Amino acid sequence: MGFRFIHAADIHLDSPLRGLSAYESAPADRLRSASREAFKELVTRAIEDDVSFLVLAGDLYDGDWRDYNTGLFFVAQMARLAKAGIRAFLLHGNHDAESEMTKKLVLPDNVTVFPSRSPHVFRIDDLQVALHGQSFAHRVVEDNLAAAYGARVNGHYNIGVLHTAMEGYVAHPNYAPCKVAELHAKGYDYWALGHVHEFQRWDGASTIVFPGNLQGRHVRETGRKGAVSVTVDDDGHTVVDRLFLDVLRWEVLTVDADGCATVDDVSRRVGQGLSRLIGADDTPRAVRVVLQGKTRLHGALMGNAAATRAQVLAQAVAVDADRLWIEKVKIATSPEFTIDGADETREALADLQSILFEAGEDADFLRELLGEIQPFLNKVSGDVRDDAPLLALAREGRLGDLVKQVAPALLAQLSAPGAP
Ligand SMILES: [Mn+2]
Repeated sequence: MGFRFIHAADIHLDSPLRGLSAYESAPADRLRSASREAFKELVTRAIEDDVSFLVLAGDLYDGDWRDYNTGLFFVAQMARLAKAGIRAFLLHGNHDAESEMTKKLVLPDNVTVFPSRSPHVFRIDDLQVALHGQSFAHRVVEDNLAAAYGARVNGHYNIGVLHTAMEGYVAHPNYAPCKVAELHAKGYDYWALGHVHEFQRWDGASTIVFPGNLQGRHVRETGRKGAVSVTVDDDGHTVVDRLFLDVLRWEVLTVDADGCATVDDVSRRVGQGLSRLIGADDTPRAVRVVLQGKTRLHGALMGNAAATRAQVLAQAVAVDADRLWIEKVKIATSPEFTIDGADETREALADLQSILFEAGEDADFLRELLGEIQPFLNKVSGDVRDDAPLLALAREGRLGDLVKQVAPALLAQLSAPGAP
């Protein structure tokens, strides 16, 4: 008989969202509760779609609970599923491995937890479904867990539940490694994976899916996040649909300053980009804005980072103050060189360019420079330093880098039309 289930992983309940705290109007409560709100959405979706069961493939918790509230929240959500007659199958990953969790609560009867001692198969007889899985006993599991999973149960729809780095995901610790071909060879119908935070799917003998994490937590987890809905028809055919359940989305907006005549033009371009992002759907966004491109405005943007940042914030506030927050403004432009003065101006600038280039490599000069600016640096407050990347370089003693950063801006300023 046909049925439907939802597969989610890497919920990291109560994991803090990082990167917006410096922004005074950042919605702190919304950020703190994002992982819970997304999980509530997941449960609501399971109930509304009347699925038969829910599979959670590891890292439900971010780590040991600070107090019992995280566990109480989970119990309450599972109780909502129980009322709707929906079962949940829970497997623990590296973040919520058995040895990591010192606090425990008795879970409602509709929740089945995969043991960590050895692989186990749970059957749902009325649906003829068999779920194979093994939880992590410890944070670091370097064995290939899938290798020991049992043979398929004939006459059943077989699901392998596994927390794994698969092969070659350098961004994630290489836990419970295995190969795609190996999973196909197992003869299961579907592999419900967890651990890798980006959606990934392989088809073949089995349907193998990483749903990605339920809710992005920082700017390296960008784009739509959620779970997958898996529909199995009477013949055992599998259809996978992505469900987008995140309550706050991280994005990187790259804005090219190329062709902009003024800093205001750059700001307007940022505003257009932000409007496009928020126009796609109504999920609130946390955005990193990266300004790039070759531009005469490089000096003006770079030399006045605080004003550039304020301009970007003003655009975000104007586009949608309730649904847009700026995580960071990164100025990654480079100078444009068109020296259109008289011959002697061009020559003088070329000389200056080579002097500046050599200065950046000249240890004696750099030592002298540090001596001259040290008294000034000592007087600058921490707030100002944090807002000015060039001052940060000076403070860290990276004067060679400082000269290399300042030189293009200085040359750009001097060579701009109307420069003295
Ligand atoms: Mn993990």
